Amino acid sequence: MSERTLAIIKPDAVKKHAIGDIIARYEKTGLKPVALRMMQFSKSTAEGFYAVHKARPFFDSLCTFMVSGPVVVLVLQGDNAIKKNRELMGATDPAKAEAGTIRKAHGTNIEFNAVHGSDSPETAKFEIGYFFPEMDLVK
Ligand code: IDP
Ligand code: MG
Repeated sequence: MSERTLAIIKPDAVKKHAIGDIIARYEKTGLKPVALRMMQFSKSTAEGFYAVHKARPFFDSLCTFMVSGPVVVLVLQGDNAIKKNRELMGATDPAKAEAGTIRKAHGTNIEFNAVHGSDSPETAKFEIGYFFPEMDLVK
């Protein structure tokens, strides 16, 4: 079933000049970009996006990281896009990520881990709407 997921190329990966490599991996995996935006998060943008993690000990540090430089936000579409992207990303901790995954290639540690990907249809809907109005998605 074709579905959409939200991906973010995080500040660490943008600083490493990995935007092109990461987008190439999406395309090769059948995850087609249907919206794309480069931006710099404000503190409130980061806090609102990660509100689900508000009670976690790493919340403040995570938000500080996410505002530390520009990011690329994309909507990816394809069969089983949510699960496919999570597999392509690899484990949250790059040290535990499988060979061939984005986090294995570009992540530094459990916080600076190169990419975000929605983890369920509900979060994908919220996260896509957080950055893109429906009319900005390519049909
Ligand atoms: P995910 O990105 O693999 O879905 P989540 O548990 O949703 O992982 O965490 C969101 C983000 O918070 C991670 O991608 C990572 O940047 C950061 N993070 C997660 N766990 C930790 C931690 O234990 N210490 C520091 N940062 C963390
Ligand atoms: Mg998550």
